[in-house]
Amino acid sequence: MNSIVITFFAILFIMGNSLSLLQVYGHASPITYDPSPNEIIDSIQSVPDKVTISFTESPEPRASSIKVVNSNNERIDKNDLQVLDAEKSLSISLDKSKVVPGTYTVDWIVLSKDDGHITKGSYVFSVADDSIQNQQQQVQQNSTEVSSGYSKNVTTPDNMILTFDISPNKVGQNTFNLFTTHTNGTAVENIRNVFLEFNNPTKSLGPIADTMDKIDSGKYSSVGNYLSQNGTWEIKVTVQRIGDYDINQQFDIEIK
Ligand SMILES: [Cu+2]
Repeated sequence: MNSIVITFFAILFIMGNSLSLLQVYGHASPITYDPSPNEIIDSIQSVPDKVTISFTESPEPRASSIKVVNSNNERIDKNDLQVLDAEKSLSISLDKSKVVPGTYTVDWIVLSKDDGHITKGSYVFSVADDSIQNQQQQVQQNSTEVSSGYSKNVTTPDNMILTFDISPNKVGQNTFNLFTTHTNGTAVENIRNVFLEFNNPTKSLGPIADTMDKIDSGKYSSVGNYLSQNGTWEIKVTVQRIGDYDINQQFDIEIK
């Protein structure tokens, strides 16, 4: 083969690799969520009676589930899964007596009736404390808090430096930042997307997925309540590059 043919096949190979990410969205994939991922519900009174997720394919009730847990990993749902075939949706009622201000994780698993494949995922929503007392406490906390945060540098095998920061790095809302540079200090320009995936295996939470926002050349940021409980979180960062392999880097973080 001459070099043009080899280049052609190399491009096909790279394209094939970046397309494989899209296959995650096959099977019974979620379309709509209520509450929505990362939603901040402004008061306990506004929390819906149910959590409902609709899918691209019909869930098989005997092998599908939804579980809603608080930050102590206690269920706050009524374990009364309902499957609405026509809407290809699953829902579960919330025990409103157990809903207090805080961060909640929805874990779902679905066996598709259509193709027999299993898909699973998690997402978070939170309920704000709207009391005046709490707002005053928050202001005090914010002013006295020493922000330690998390920051780590990694050099990848192909000479990219990834700097990953989390602040304040505790249960609840955090800001995640990723800075990418080449080892010579210049920003990495050929980035298409940066994905985050959160898993907390000991609490069986996740994967919770997020796409970071581009702030500047090589700088990406995201805000969310993904660290919804304490324990060890595995955060997978995928940097999808144009005309280059994806970079996958995992950061293991201990949240107390
Ligand atoms: Cu499938």
